Amino acid sequence: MSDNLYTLIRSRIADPAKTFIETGDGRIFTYQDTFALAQRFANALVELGVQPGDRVAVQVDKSAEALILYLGVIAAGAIYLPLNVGYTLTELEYFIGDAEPRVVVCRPSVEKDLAPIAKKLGVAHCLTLGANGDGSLMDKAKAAAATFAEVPRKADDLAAILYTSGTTGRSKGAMLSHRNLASNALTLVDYWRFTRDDVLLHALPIFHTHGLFVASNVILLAGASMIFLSKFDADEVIKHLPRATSMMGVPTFYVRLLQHPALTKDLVKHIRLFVSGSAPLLADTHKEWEARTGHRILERYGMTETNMNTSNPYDGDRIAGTVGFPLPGVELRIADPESGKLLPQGEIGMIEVKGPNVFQGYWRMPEKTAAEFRPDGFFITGDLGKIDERGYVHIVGRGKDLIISGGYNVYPKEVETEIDSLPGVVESAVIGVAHPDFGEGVTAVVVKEKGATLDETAVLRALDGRLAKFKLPKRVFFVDDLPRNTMGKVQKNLLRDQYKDLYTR
Ligand code: MLC
Ligand code: AMP
Repeated sequence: MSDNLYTLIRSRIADPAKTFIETGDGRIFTYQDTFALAQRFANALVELGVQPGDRVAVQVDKSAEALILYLGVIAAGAIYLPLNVGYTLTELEYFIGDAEPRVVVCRPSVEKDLAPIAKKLGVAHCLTLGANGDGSLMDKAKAAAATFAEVPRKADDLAAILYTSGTTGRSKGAMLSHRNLASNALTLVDYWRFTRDDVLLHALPIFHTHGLFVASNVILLAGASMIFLSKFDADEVIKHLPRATSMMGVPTFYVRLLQHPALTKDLVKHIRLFVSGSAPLLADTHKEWEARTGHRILERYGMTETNMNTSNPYDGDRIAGTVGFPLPGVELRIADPESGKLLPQGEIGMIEVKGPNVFQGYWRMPEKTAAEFRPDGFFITGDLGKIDERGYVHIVGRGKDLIISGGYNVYPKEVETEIDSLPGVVESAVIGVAHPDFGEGVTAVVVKEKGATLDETAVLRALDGRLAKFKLPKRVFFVDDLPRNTMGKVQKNLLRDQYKDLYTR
């Protein structure tokens, strides 16, 4: 018996003529179309020499074809490696060098610059996939057969590697197995009551856990449909909401939709479920949403390494400011961050999780992997939380020095390293400051050399092209010294306090 996720997905589709994807501009992909194209992609990849276990790195615009390529890669037994379209060539060079993919798939506009880099790094083929389903990979797929016998995989074989930034500034590839993805998506189908009658409004990017695994795998395993928008745009979402039964989003989606005058109870009367995650949803947003639409947003908590860990209940109280209960099959505990000793119920400590959802480790980083697991197999999430007397998990902070901006993670170290390398800079500290749209806004505090003429615009201009846009500071400030404690460590809490009203006043 093969544990290939693709095989599982196929086995659950009773009606191949049913719509899987309807794009924003009305193109329909039935399940039959989807499987035929996925299999064409699989054949094309095999012709390119892709073997089971090979990585296929993909940095392309969101499209139905791009999502179907993911299915083709796993059908071929290869490992899907999606990359944020915001990543610059410098960032891509690191990922490609680290993952050593056999094939890189990029946007046609990027090929000219990326192909030589990929070649230098030993990648066998660099092909393209355009936003409209064009490109050289698509040409190959069209010429390939639509039938393909999917490659058998064991449950622990890898289906995907997703890079997540690290505290040291060096991104780590989280290795996710077929079991990791299948078990979590099946759990969510049941927990959130997805059936083939559902229509999910999908406006998330598909290179991260939320849009790729939570949203898309759940719909695939339920045999349901999606309205697939190329990106989040409040007007477009408003236009399509009346035909949807559910939507998943990061908090910024809900914040922006609340600013739209057309958001009313009537507009969303066919919706049965709104889900939020990837960053904290403010209790105020939760309440305002209920007042405007009559729906209580269901907040859940997950991460790249673990898929989804907890969820507010489908029936029962969805409590604002909490992330609900551990999902079935997921063990969750609160431990002392230093000693790892379990803490009594109600105390704040490190959230640790264990279960079939938890990843296989970081790609080629056995020491990093070992350091983030307890000896009994619990993964140390880096999130600080507590469990209340009713069993609801609350996230109260982060042990890790992480900023989450509009649902994207930014590790300060990576931005600080870039700023520190600029001529005229002595040092810098990058912090997250409350932001009305993005939740947290990346903010840099810089000490410059005496006489240096550097200003905010010059810093931002220098970083542009080196870091993805979402990582760029929204503001840069200059100070004489950074506050330090007696150990010499920068006191970011003091800086966060000093700038706390920056974006909200
Ligand atoms: C875009 N920009 C951002 C940004 N997104 N800046 C900071 N944070 C972000 N998230 C930049 C743009 O490059 C642009 O820069 C400027 O900000 C304004 O852009 P915009 O047009 O307002 O942005 P938009 O394209 O609308 O994107 C905002 C967004 C998007 C919130 C819709 O970022 C998004 O879809 N986020 C979802 C992220 C996500 O899926 N996370 C899940 C991770 S998985 P300029 O200079 O050009 O003006 C995970 C696990 C789990 O966390 O639990 O789910
Ligand atoms: P990522 O590494 O991109 O997968 O981001 C995972 C991180 O997002 C988690 O470790 C949390 O810090 C954060 N996160 C995800 N969901 C929530 C949530 N509902 N509330 C607060 N933080 C969340």
